[in-house]
Amino acid sequence: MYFSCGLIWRHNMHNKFKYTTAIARGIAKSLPAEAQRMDHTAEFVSYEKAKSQLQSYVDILQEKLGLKVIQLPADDALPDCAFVEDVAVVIDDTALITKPGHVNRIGEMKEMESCLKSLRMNVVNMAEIDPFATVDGGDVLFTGEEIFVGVGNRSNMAGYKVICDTFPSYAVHAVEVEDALHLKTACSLAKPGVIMISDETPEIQKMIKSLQAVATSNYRYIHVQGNAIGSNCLFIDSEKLGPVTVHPSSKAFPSIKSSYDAIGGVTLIECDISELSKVDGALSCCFVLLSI
Ligand code: CIR
Repeated sequence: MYFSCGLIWRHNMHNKFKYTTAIARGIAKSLPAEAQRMDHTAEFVSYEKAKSQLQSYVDILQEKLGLKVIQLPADDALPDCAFVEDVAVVIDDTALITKPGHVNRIGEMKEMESCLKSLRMNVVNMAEIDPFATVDGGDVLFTGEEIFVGVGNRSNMAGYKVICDTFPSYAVHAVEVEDALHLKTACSLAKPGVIMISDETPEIQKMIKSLQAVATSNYRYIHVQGNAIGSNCLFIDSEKLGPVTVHPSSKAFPSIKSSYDAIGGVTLIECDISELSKVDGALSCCFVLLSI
């Protein structure tokens, strides 16, 4: 069963991704041993390598794209704190502090809330609205025109409802998540109107079909072969380089170069966060993006 709420309103979607500022957070020393991970047999994670991969990613946003990057300090008591996307959903000038769906991640909200308040965003706190609501930002796919919320794993229907109420000028659709950590583990926006998708497993294919069934805008869907995480990317319409998509390395996902040639109108920048992906970190999860 699917749910949708909100208005179908014409938004100027190209203005929605003109980000000027990004919030990141350092890697906790406890990440290699204590971060949540779906595959407990996964390989050893190097703290040093994870840290240097995150720094290279920060450099892309800061040096190449010209964004201001605010780097919050890591907290070793919060092993997953680098995955900032999960604790805030920012659309236009409203920042919703979410309540992550895993109990070990709840402490991450505080630092993000103070940071967004200090930036004078319109901050809304999900836990104050409904204590039973949970949402990980990795479940929230914003296309500039509408919002898809993955529910069933980390995020629940009460969380979906809070998103509907917080962003009333957008249509918001619930999509059931199965066999994936988050909705955006298997799909994300490559540029306005284009969604990268994975077809790694039958459950993921079902999830993508559900998203396509409820979408109210027309999108072009591009398959990325291989591990689902290869469909997670980050689109920024930057002041310095224009429209850019940061995507996992073509060494791991060879089909992406030709996909971006076919999409056109966007510069592809490859970024390797393989160490973070061992603990299910996707590219989009390392930043909260703002247009301020
Ligand atoms: C977790 O399981 O919560 C973290 N180890 C990974 C979170 C990644 N978040 C994201 O891609 N949005």
